Amino acid sequence: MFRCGKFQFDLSRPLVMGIVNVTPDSFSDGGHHVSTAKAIAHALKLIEDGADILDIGGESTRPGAATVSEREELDRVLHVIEGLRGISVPISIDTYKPGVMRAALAAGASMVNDINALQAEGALAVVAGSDAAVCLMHKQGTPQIMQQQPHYQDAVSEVTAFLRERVAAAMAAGIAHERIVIDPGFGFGKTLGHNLELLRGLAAFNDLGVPVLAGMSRKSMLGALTGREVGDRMAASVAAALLAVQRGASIVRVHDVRETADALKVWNALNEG
Ligand code: 7PJ
Repeated sequence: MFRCGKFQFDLSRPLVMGIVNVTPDSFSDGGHHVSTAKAIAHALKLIEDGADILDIGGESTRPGAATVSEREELDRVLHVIEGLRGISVPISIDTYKPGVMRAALAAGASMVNDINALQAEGALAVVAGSDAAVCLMHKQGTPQIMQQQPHYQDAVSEVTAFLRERVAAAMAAGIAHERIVIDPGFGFGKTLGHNLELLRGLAAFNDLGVPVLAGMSRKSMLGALTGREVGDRMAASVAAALLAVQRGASIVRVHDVRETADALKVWNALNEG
């Protein structure tokens, strides 16, 4: 069972988390109104396409991306969350800033997706003081420098140990295990070899007793494997999502919701037989 505010999922089939990036539109100078409207329209399209959860983010955490201020991040995401009030699926807020978490939950989000695994001062308390779910993700380093020299003795055991500690910290803060998911953080301070080790060994993360989320959609590991640019990685992304589910992932975080949902329908049919 996975609880997410007023929503709950029995996890008898894998869930699709659709990515909604709310970053300024470089082709217009229409300011926040334009990107808000576009993000809301995109979110509604993803629900139609079969998204079970929407993940809304106002700061890019791709390798090398610049940080944005809390004020700017809130300006980007809050109107979108408010504009989606009443939708049929839970909203996850993709942030590591406790102030953004608090405001997003107050505006209607029911999950926090934190690439920093609630390590920021006050972050555990914000989630513990709500009924929201949380995704605890592993990364090595920060998005600005994390791809410079990632290093592990054994990626699966080191990432597992980190996530085990963060699950314990979350539970000690009062977050029930039904509200926690974990994520090895593909591409966050990992070489292609590390990412493949983590995917190969993904089933090990289920030993922690909470659902596993995997996010490989359009990432550079898929570019490295296919030689394709970021806009041309859909087939590789769908394959990666399906392979993650086969290795025990309960949630896949993707851009191409419709295509991933179709692939998972084939997976579900096999499991129901
Ligand atoms: C992830 C994420 C991921 C979780 C991003 C991108 C980079 N959150 N946020 N897991 N990736 N939980 O989508 O390319 O893998 S941003």
